[in-house]
Amino acid sequence: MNSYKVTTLNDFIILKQKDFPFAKGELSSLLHHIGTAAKMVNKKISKAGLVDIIGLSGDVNIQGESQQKLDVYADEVFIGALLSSGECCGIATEENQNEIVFSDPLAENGKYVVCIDPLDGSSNIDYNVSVGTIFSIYRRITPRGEKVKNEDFLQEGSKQVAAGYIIYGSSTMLVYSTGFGVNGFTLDPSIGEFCLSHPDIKSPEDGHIYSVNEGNYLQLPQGVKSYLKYCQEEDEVSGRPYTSRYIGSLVSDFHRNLLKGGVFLYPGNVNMPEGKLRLVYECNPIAFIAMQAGGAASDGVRNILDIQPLSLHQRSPFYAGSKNMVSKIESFLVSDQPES
Ligand code: P6P
Repeated sequence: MNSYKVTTLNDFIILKQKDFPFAKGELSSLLHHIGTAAKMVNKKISKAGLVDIIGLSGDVNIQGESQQKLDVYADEVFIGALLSSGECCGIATEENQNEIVFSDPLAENGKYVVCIDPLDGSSNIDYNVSVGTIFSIYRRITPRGEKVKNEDFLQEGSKQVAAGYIIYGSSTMLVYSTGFGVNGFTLDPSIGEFCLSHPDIKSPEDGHIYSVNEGNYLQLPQGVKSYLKYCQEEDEVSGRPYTSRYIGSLVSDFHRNLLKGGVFLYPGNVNMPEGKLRLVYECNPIAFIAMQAGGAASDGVRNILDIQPLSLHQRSPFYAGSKNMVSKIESFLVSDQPES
């Protein structure tokens, strides 16, 4: 008889906690609450087309983007879950100008802060395109028991304790790392559990997929234009021309490339010199996953995780995915630089 061995997210979290002799279960509790929030958001998204939650809430977020009702809902659900964990003392979220400071005495004693994009790519929801949640966990810098401060959220990406994303797609997956590899869990709606489906994810060092919004081509740096032409040239040895795949939802584009091999590009351009993606709650967590899976993530010059953030919502050019593809892009960008 086949025994269907299920390892749920919570089984896995507890199992892995045993690898940390001094762990007291704080991070485990935080991850558990993120999993619960993900299930709640997933339930809402899966019905988005059926109830009047779809469409604009009429509000505008700090990015000046009209807020989809699901953006607001997801933001509230994750904030509520992180507060109730008692392990998180504050949150930086795409939907709020400033960090959210928890004044609850239990939370104030929390060891961790969370940076989150509660629903990335939400403009795609009305068209049934997959969207995602992206999160990043740091130890606070300020003393426990005090109110969290802005500096707690402006740490280099290399200081992340854990990071991950949820992709609400054809199936809903949670992918995360605590710095010891990357594991993926698929939600089984029949039991309401995230089950280990992609253990120890490794990013292929090379790939044949590039993901970029080619509508920006004319505004792109010359080095990126040269790289795109390189991708499109015939070369049997390196398997070119590569395939262009772009969904317009960071988590979906990145996740496909992580599993199959490929590279995601959101360069700076003439209109947006720092690109579009946010360093703190989009680039850093995705970069953490990329590197933990053996891939790479760069702003075109340096490792994304080495950048010292200066503000919560700052943007960065972003290249992430298969290691050899990221370094190839960097070589095109370097050769494009005027002789110093
Ligand atoms: P563009 C979605 O709005 C998002 O923040 C990312 O998920 C996605 O990768 C990017 O923007 C798409 O931007 O300019 O190509 O539509």
